[in-house]
Amino acid sequence: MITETSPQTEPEDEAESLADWPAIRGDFPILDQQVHGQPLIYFDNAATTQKPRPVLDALSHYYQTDNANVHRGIHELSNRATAGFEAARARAARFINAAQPDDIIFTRGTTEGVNLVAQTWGATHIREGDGILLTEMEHHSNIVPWQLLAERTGAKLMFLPVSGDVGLLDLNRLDEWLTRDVKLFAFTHISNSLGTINPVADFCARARKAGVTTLVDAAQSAGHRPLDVQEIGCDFLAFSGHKMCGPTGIGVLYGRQEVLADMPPYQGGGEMILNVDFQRSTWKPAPHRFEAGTPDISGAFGLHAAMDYLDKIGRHRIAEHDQELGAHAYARLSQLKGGIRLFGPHVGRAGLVSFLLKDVHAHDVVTVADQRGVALRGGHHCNQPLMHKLGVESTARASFYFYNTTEEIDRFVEVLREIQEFFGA
Ligand code: C6P
Repeated sequence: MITETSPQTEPEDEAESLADWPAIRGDFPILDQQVHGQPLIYFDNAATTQKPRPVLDALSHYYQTDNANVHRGIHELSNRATAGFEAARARAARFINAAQPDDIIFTRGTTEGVNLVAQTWGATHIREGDGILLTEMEHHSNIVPWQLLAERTGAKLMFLPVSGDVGLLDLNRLDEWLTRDVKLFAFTHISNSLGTINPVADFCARARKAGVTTLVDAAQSAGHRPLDVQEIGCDFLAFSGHKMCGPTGIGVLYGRQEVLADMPPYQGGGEMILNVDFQRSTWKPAPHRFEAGTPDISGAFGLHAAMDYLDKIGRHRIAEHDQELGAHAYARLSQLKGGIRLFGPHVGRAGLVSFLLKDVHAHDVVTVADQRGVALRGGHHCNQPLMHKLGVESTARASFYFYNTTEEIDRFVEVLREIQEFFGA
């Protein structure tokens, strides 16, 4: 087991004293700018979040003082880089309450985490005729890797249905779907299109009872609410650093050690081997077996700073703030006259809203909003099957983070009114 050697101290529960949202917003230099002559309102946080100064400083500090390759050198800089990289792993374990740092595999992000499981766990556990249960609200990154696996093995994909625009999964029938043929249940924690928050601990408990392995896509939840993998009871959980104030290019795949132990390597190369011969090689144990080649070292330093930053604010406070913003946006948008279709649950939603203005294409909404300084996203949000189920090609989406305010939402609603007028909708 790897021990933590980081000089950084872990933030204690300072949440009460630090929930000064305007001051927190001041930590994000990028937000203080004008776009097309208007103050920037950044509502594309589900795609990627902005980075606070401590994360920018950690990246710059790493490159200015500690940069070297990890696990290889025996010189001072390499030792420092290795210590910091492994400290980030230990920090990630504590961030999601994994039993040990060795349960944490560094990846490029959620997508790579799911692909890793599909390729390695899938190769040894999925056979022809086996079922892989997903939901209709999955992101492409939690569909396509399973399609590739199904093509290779002859497994069949099944999808737990979503009930229309309100965007809830049909849980009454979940136990029926978890039959003996199903070997894996992979599902999102928070839907990036609908804002639905799924009861993942309940999903895992039901799956465990049926002897089914579970994977949680936590791309939209890891930076937004406390996560405890032992309480959730999942076998795998994947998330991306860039959606939680960290840098792009680094993410985490959590795997229960017992499950990781018998998984073959994902990619071959340096760092992941014990011994290499011309004909055969042997592997390190998890997690290093799954991390071939030079990893994203600076990313790990940045992610470490991001996790510290989020916990300094308090993830329970971030979750409350998200829900306030989500509820405020939903209520204000519901009042828009002239026709708006809103997607996702009426209550208990995450901090994002997908919508369509009557007779205005989502891309037109996003283009005009951009001219007013409001950054939205329009498209299928990598949820094409869900869009088809809802009978649309695309939606416009506003997704919030803790640095956003209700005043920004009010301005955004005003912009939508202007768009309605402009298009005569
Ligand atoms: N969703 C969005 O704008 P990566 O690209 O690997 O960091 O994350 C993929 C991913 C997986 N699952 C969910 C639920 C997601 O929302 C995403 C990324 C972005 O909604 C880009 S499409």
